[in-house]
Amino acid sequence: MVSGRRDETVGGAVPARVPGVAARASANELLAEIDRVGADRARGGYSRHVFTGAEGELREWFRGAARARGLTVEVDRNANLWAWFGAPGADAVVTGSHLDSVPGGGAYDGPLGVVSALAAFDLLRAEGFVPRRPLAIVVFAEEEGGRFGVPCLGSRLLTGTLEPERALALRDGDGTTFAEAARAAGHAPEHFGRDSETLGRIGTFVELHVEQGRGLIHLDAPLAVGSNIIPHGRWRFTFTGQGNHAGTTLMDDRHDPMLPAAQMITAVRESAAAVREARATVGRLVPTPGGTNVIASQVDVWLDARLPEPGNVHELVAEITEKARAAAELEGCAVAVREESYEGTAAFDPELRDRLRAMLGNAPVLPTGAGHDAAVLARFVPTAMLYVRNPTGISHAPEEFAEPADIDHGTAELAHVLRTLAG
Ligand code: HGY
Ligand code: MN
Ligand code: MN
Repeated sequence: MVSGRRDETVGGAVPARVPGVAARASANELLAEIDRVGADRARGGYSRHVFTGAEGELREWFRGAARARGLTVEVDRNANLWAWFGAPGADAVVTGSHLDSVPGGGAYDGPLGVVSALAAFDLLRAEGFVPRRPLAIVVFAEEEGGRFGVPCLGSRLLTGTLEPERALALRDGDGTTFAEAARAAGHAPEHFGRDSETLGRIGTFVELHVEQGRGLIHLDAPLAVGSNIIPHGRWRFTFTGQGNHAGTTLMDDRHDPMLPAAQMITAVRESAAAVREARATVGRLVPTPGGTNVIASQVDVWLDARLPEPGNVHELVAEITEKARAAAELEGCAVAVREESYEGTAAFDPELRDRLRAMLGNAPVLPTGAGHDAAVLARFVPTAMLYVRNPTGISHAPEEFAEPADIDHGTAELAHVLRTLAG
């Protein structure tokens, strides 16, 4: 066993399966089991950040649900959870998603892929399916970057696409490092990093996810196969000036970093609107110290920018950076820019995509602007995605939705895909 991996088949807080009795539930029933966990009364929706109480509760729930189904539960070196249908092994067909959320997010982004995986396993078990290839569910840790800023930490660490030293030093809003939070949640951060043994077991990865746009509404179809994920990244602009008293500092005497920060936000809209298909967002702005009667000494502005090729997202960010610098200079402030994460185009395996499409009765094929652990995995193993229609077209907000009938359909189709790939 690789140091750091924990086999949790026996013992632990969750009771082991009663021999011969396996739980069975639909994906909708499983979603209902967790619909109170991490409900955010202040923001609406759900806030389920990595290594917090709500996320820990969801991890416990997953362990319990997996054990109740007789699955073998493991935690890999990077805090990702695994549940194996039979014996763990190489060339596995792996499905799954994540359980963490953005602040005030929807109920489906992530959990839908996890509950439909469990329910698909139930369908397969009920029909007496015996896989020829190992079959597993994975729950990746910290997909959204909602707490530490950088997304897909579990899959990036596992694949070695992010240096563990960088991940461990990331800080949340309270100054807690990722390493400290991981340790407090019972993990061993000194073991975090590329895990060739775990990665080497994945033969094929299929992630089912709620659609985060309107593609399937327009096509009037319940399910799509993913084609690719467009390049996307996050940049942190740190504007610094002179903190001071709001009542005694005359307007001409100020070096207020909030001014260039505000100008940057309008520059983001202006620059992105001029580039076809570009999307650029400031969804998070953090003034230090953040008091009504205090001129800030620092403002951190997080930019999320995405642009399909042949567009160049780095060129777009360079243009925004120029405008931010000019605005900072005018106010006698400084600005430092740091790329926090970047993921180039993730093209899903064309052969696997076409196989899935054929299995699913010529399901439509859709690109997406949303990032996923599947984008990270796609560089290493044949990877595919399935999208379930979202009738609101809204995501990362409480209005995100999927019809129960579409969820059941997606689950049955996921079971069909797993049966075909692993059978
Ligand atoms: O931000 C994203 O694209 C994803 O939903 N994590
Ligand atoms: Mn998301
Ligand atoms: Mn997601």
